[in-house]
Amino acid sequence: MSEVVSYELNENIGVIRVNNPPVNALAQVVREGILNAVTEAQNDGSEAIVLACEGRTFIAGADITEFGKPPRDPWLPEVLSAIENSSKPVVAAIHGTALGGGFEVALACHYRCAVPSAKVGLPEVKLGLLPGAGGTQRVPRVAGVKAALEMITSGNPVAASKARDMGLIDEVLGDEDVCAGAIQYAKSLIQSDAPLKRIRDITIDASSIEPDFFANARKQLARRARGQIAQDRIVSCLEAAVELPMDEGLERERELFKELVSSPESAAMRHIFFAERQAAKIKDVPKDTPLRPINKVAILGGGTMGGGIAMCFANVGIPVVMLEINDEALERGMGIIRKNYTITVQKGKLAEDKMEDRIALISGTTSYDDIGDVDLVIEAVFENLDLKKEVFGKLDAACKQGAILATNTSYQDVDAIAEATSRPEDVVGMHFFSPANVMKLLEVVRGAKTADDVLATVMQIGKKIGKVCALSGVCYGFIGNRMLGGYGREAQMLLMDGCTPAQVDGALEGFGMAMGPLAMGDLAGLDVGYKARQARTDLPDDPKLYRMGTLLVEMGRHGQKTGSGFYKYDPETRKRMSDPEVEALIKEEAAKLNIEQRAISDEEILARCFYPLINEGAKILEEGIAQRASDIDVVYIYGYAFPVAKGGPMHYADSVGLKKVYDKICEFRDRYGEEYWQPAPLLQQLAEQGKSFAQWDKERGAA
Ligand code: 3H9
Repeated sequence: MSEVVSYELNENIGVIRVNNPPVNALAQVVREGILNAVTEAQNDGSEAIVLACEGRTFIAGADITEFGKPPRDPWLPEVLSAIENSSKPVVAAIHGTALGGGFEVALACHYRCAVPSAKVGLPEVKLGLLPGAGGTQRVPRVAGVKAALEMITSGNPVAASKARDMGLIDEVLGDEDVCAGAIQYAKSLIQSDAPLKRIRDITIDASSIEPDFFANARKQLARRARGQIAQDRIVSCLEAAVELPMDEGLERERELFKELVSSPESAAMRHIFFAERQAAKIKDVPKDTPLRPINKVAILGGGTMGGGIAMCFANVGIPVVMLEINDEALERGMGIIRKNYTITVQKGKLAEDKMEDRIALISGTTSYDDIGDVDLVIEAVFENLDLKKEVFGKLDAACKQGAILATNTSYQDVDAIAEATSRPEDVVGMHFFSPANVMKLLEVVRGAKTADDVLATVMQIGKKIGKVCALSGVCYGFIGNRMLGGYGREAQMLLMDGCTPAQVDGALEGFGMAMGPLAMGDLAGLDVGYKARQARTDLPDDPKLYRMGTLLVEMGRHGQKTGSGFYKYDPETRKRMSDPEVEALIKEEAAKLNIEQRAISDEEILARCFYPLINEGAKILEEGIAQRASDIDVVYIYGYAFPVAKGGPMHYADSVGLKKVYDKICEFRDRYGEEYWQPAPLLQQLAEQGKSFAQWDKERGAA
């Protein structure tokens, strides 16, 4: 027996236990251990076999760190065959999350039982993969093809009771120890002479599938998961499950799994899986730093941002008090929250009584006296440094000792805000993204004096409210918004050089961005950027810079809210349409500035827009504003809808090759000027050494 898998006889039940913390992933030793145990159990006095796990969960899947390395025997399907062909019934005892290869192990067992809190799922698609050990062939056989399609293409887990209703598990146990419950269940199976149920023996009734079912599924999925091939391959596997005998279906699944596991998409998505978990770790803050308890939160400002943040806490049962300047503003804020929740209820994503419970957790006040007892306060008032300093002075006076004072500022100097208090060690940035109740990113901004336990607590509470956290140092715009500058600038410069708005956005959307930067400008309001530019003194005095954005605002075209901007919008459907008037204006302006317009390739559009991001990212790394290149990727995936299948801007740069990126930036510098294109010294250094950002991260070690 291997060290991580034990086998013992408990009366007439053979019990296999997996113990491979933290999540019992199916590393080679686990696969080998299970295979040996099942083999041993064939020849002893057992009448049934229970497969259970130690620790917090049943097997949570294949060991993702093994992908991309040479495979080592036994491969998982071999282990599954041994289980399925066992002469004695094998019962999976599920607690925690049986995911991916872990759930596939359970599906190869003859029976599955689970504690009520357990969940089962096939999340491979979230890693750009498909279930590669029979999941695509067994789930449609027990739960039907439609349910299988939904489960495997969404990757979302299913709770135990629903899984039983779907036929995915046989028995929901009581709240007892899962292994003890499973042993009892196995004994009852022996007593009732239960047959050796093998999912592979079930035949799918092909006539129950509409003729265009798979074609429609492909179309829908192509829209939902742009640029990802896994969804399409999953549909192919389900087609095989309907059309082919089990073994041929398994073979097809294996073939397509192999294709995906070596695809750049899956490499990028696996990178993000680990990057996301790394980002929450702060290199110089010890893991065992004691946390401050957070039992009550105050939010300052009941606008869209403040309301969204309040919802995040109420959603996890933490009471929130919202502070506004007067009753009217408070009422408006509460109204927005109710409206947002009502939409969620209407979409069927929240029960009405749950909505009322959550709203009941949010109270309002107009007095600082009412926030003296909170453990965390998040300021979300207007973006003005003087106002924020004034607010923090008041917080300092009103809040109890030990309370964490956080600002949700997007641009302001967190250190200057901290200095407005007598306790800068308690001050931190918590930069949410709009809409705060939806967007997953939380940039945690560390001030010069922020205490370690404040950072550790904020990272932990961020995870609790469902956010992916990344640490940023203090600088203008922090990681995400600071990098964005060149991206938006070049999108507009490209117009002067000969592109139409549709061409710029089309190239970036083709790459996988949810929305191109010009359409995004129209959505956010072109006047927002216009006003922000007016307040800046550091921009080069260059008539082509943001020329179209400025002209359009001055023409009253502020974007979607005025019905037109870079595009015009259908008043009913809000559908965006190219506007010949804008296209003519661009030509006219370029002529005025003596810019010779030319045909521009999609490749150039991508380079012009993304390379400034990457270049600024390199500067951010060098300055220590971000801890790791992979943290920057996390910020862009979760805060700016960068396509996960590309792994974030820094991973994307690595996949292009840093030398190529650097050379192109030098070419743009020579063509467009140093004020816009100044290669980051770190980028130059890595390019010259033939290294990647991933290597740079690795050399600096994990947290
Ligand atoms: C698959 O199964 C393919 C098969 O179909 C076919 C094969 C032929 N491997 O998330 P946490 C680490 S594909 C290696 O913070 P939680 C994780 O990096 C796989 N490591 O905990 C972290 O490490 P660290 C399909 C893994 O309680 C630590 O465990 N399965 C794996 O918030 C704790 O993780 C999945 O995609 C793994 N599979 O959530 C499931 N999983 O401490 C992926 C986790 O050093 N896993 N780690 O940062 C999850 O969704 C969550 O980890 C889980 C626990 C819900 C299980």
